[in-house]
Amino acid sequence: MMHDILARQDPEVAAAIADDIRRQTDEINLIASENYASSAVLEATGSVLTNKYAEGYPGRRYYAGCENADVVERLAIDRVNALFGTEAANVQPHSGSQANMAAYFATLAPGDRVLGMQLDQGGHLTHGSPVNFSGKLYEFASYGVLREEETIDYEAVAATAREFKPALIVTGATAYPRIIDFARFREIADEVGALLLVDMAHIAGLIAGGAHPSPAPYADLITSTTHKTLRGPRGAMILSRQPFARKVNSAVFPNAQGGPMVHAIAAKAVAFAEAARPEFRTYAAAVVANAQALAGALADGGLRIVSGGTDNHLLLVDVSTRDITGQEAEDTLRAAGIIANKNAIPFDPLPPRVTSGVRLGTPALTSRGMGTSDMDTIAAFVLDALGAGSDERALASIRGRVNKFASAFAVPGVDNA
Ligand code: DSN
Repeated sequence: MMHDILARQDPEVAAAIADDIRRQTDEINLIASENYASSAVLEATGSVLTNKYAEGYPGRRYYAGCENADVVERLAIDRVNALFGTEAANVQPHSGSQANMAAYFATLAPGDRVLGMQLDQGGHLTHGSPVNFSGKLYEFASYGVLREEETIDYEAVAATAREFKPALIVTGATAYPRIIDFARFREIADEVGALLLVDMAHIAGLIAGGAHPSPAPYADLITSTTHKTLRGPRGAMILSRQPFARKVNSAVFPNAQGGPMVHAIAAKAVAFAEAARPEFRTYAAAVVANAQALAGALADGGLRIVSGGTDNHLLLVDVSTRDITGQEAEDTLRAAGIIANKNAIPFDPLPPRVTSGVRLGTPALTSRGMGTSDMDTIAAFVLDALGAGSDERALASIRGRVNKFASAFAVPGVDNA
């Protein structure tokens, strides 16, 4: 990918982009929420549609000249509804947090009760953290996982729901390696008269590709980012049943956002079409197979995998058994050319800035064409790096091997894939 004009006009920014192209090529990216968008998605993202103001919705805009904005937004809406089997879609949210904010505004009044997954057991800031708008505007109670199995404690979800009587139950996670039982959440919601919101940001691509059950038959509203397993541009969306569509639309604009990012909406349309192709089903299945292979190889190497494995695109590794913290593991892996993030494990005794775990995900490396046999190699790099500790020479040597290995795989969007 060339940025000739940018390089002439603004060499400093161009150099940072070029450096990141090299970084993305040379490193192994195990961040579970990242991916590589295709060249077509990047082209749409970098298009002149960024110049357009288009407040409102297709056919009902507050500015003239929106006919092409209408085309791309209608394409995005139709394609995403077809992809997930939903009735209504709002493709304007700029981010997952803004999608959740709008979904709450569409269904709740300030002070209403909501039941969400605890952040340090796999949830998200917008699922009721006290430092987030969600925990400040609404009264949240939380659920978590069973101490032994480390899987969602559905009995406790039901018991808390009966006692707390939430208006809304939120499920979906950022660090939960198991299938979420959406039917069970629907049952609980129905029993207490609550609405059900599924935040499928992490697993949207797996659902689109048939590698995770869909929440569509069960949820009243579904929120998602578009850039994680779904492999689209940075952004988000809200899918809903028809009766919620008007409220969702006005909760996004004019309530939470002004002008939509038309270039991003165009890129979302491109990504939704890509995710509908048969190749994407192969991709989604490979993401899960790779995560399971990586979990197996790391467990064979003596690491404890939270919940004993994974059903989706990520695994949580408890590094406390190695007498290191999640922060130290993240730093050590970084020095070896492996990018991952520290992450709280269930019932983590250490604070969020330190943690006892690392979260490893396979969406990005699967997009580069790595397969299950490559997971043994990557697991060996991870184990070698964690074993090297602060031995800088050993880490530099692993980094050399990581860079050689990784740069042999094309990066979508960089190598015209
Ligand atoms: N930052 C995302 C993640 O890494 O899971 C969640 O918003």
